[in-house]
Amino acid sequence: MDKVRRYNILLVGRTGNGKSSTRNSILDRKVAEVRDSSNLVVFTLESATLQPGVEVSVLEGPGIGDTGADMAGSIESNLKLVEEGLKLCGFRVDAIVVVLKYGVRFTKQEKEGVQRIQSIFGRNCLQKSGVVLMTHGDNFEMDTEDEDDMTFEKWCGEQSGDIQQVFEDCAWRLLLFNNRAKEKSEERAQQRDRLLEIIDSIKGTYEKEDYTAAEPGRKLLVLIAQREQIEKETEKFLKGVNDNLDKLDASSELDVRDVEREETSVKSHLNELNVKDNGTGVLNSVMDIARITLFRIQTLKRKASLTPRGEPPRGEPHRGAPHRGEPPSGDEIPVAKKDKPPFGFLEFFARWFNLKTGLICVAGLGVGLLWRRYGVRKRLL
Ligand SMILES: Nc1nc2c(ncn2[C@@H]2O[C@H](COP(=O)(O)OP(=O)(O)O)[C@@H](O)[C@H]2O)c(=O)[nH]1
Ligand SMILES: [Mg+2]
Repeated sequence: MDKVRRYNILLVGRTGNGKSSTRNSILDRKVAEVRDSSNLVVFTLESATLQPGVEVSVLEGPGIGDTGADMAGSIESNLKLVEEGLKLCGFRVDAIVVVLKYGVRFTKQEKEGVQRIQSIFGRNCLQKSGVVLMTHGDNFEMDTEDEDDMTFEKWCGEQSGDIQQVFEDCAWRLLLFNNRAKEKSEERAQQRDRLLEIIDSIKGTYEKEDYTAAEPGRKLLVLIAQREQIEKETEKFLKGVNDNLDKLDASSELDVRDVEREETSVKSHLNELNVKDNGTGVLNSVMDIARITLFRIQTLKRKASLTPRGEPPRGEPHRGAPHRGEPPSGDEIPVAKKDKPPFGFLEFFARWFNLKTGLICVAGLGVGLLWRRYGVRKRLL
């Protein structure tokens, strides 16, 4: 018995580029869209035996490649759908078909869409298994009606910039599809056969190990999507810390232990951010905001350590301190001693004068004693 050739084809691309229509063209029948409880389009694996010995299964679903506001659901829910979809075909894909639309400008969103596909399935997924399929082939026919020698391949070769990069990424495995071609028509069969021919040229399949190896890219996507929320939470947390620091700074009873408590909480928050960032650098700017607060804490700690605690400021009893003559209570919070006012000129002079006079007296006394013992008078005699 002849061996059955099975093709597992994964269609990816932004919503509206023609994935569902392409799936219907390949299978030569209409397949209804399936949605989950949260109304997200889910992946479906539909198969057809095109001819004896040739079975084709098409995995088609949500707009994997949709970015920003275009994306339905969160990135996490979309990634979950991808995984469930891949399970349907046992994590064995013969071709990752990037569905683009002929006749429209290759925009920044299209470029980001392709990058997203590479982030989800792995940087080399397209080089390994990618095929560019451009829908709206009927428009190409109309556009090039008057140019006899214009072919799709030639047109692709004339493209430049970002779209050329996608062609390059897919190792120039390109084809044009007209999804308006009639059901059971020769045109449909021809374009489908061309697709299978291209897939035959691909060495190897995209497997579970390729998908597992791409895990860091998917984590990065999730982290990028979460960054805004993490930033908001960090700002809220640091606002609380800075409010506490303001109070401590204004207090006449600045205690280094209170500042250290704030330091511990900021450091543990910073540590959590660092773990989440996992060396990707996505949260660098958020961590920098926390570091500014840590810097403030260091300054405040220096200030607290410069102000000795336990003595009331000179002249006036401090808040909560015992009145003159009263014994200090046991649980009294030691307070920072206020700086002594610098002593004045007169005090300085008096001190200097006392010191000098004392020295002169001691020296005079010494000289007097020596004079008496070995005095010049004696020697002269
Ligand atoms: N003229 C023309 N329209 C197409 C072609 N392929 C898809 N469309 C239309 O493009 C629109 C989006 O297609 P659809 O398959 O739903 O895109 P999806 O969101 O990627 O699944 C629909 O109105 C299709 O009829 C094509 O080859 N030619
Ligand atoms: Mg669709």
